[in-house]
Amino acid sequence: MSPKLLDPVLLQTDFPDLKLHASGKVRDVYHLDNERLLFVASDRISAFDYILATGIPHKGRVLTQISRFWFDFLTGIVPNHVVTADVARYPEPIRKYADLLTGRSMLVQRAEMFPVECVVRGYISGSAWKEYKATGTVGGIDLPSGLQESDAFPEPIFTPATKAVSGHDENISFEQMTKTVGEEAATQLRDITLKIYKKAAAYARQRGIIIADTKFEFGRTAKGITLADEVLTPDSSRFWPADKYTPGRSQESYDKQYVRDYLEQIRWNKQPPAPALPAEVAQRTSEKYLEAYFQLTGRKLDV
Ligand code: Q0N
Repeated sequence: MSPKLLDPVLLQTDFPDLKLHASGKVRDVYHLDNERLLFVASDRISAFDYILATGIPHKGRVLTQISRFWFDFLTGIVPNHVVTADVARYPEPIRKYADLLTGRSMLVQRAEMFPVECVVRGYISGSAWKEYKATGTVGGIDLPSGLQESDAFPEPIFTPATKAVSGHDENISFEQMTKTVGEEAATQLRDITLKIYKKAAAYARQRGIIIADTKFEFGRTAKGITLADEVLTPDSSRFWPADKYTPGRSQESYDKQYVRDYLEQIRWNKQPPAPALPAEVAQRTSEKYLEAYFQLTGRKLDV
């Protein structure tokens, strides 16, 4: 296939003959049959909890191709839900949308999803830093005193969460997680989460990116516990540029810093409707996503 001359930003998918299975701020999942789903990443971007009116060129392809990279990187540790990302192998009725789906979609195995978000944190930031300042704990786990904002934990910690009705995640203790999924699954999910985070974070660190924290979702398939959803992307993780890492303050976001700075500058009140971005902010943000992909994988984006 020849590369596209025009790269239209995809804000909304519209597949009238496909049934939507689930949809998030950025990604949409379509029903294909009882075994398989179509996972599509749009170019939408969220900031301060809202989808902005402007898309980010290439973002959906970057997210998808970062996930594909990690799925491959982690296959020795955990099976994953990917069937294929090669649109030439997609069956009808999705094959006819090949042009739109190239690079930004995956055909995935349907799994029985565990209703928990497997969050792992290597560095103290965000809500974890707030909790620690107030109580000396993170996710109810006691931690040594004297940590500074953005410090590495002595060891990465597992802080599971559930999707609350509000759409926001609600942290739960490991004990609560065992009540939801059972002791055996909870232990396996925790151990796999820590193992894949450690392997991926060590790799990323050596390529100049700190993965401060991330969230995995797992399901059960014929292969056993299976890594699903998107994996170790800037949307599901905090990526920090290692060369700017300075503990004792919050860190710049690898990908969304221009967007956040712009929204602060225009003093958006963080209520809908979310504003549009100037072309230059969208363009520079796009370059940051592409740079993250290149820095992690050493590969140019497959466009
Ligand atoms: C599934 N989610 C939550 C869209 C994605 N392999 C699977 N089998 C069955 N269900 C799911 C998967 C996967 N992956 C997972 N929804 C359906 C993840 N959403 C979050 C919002 O964006």
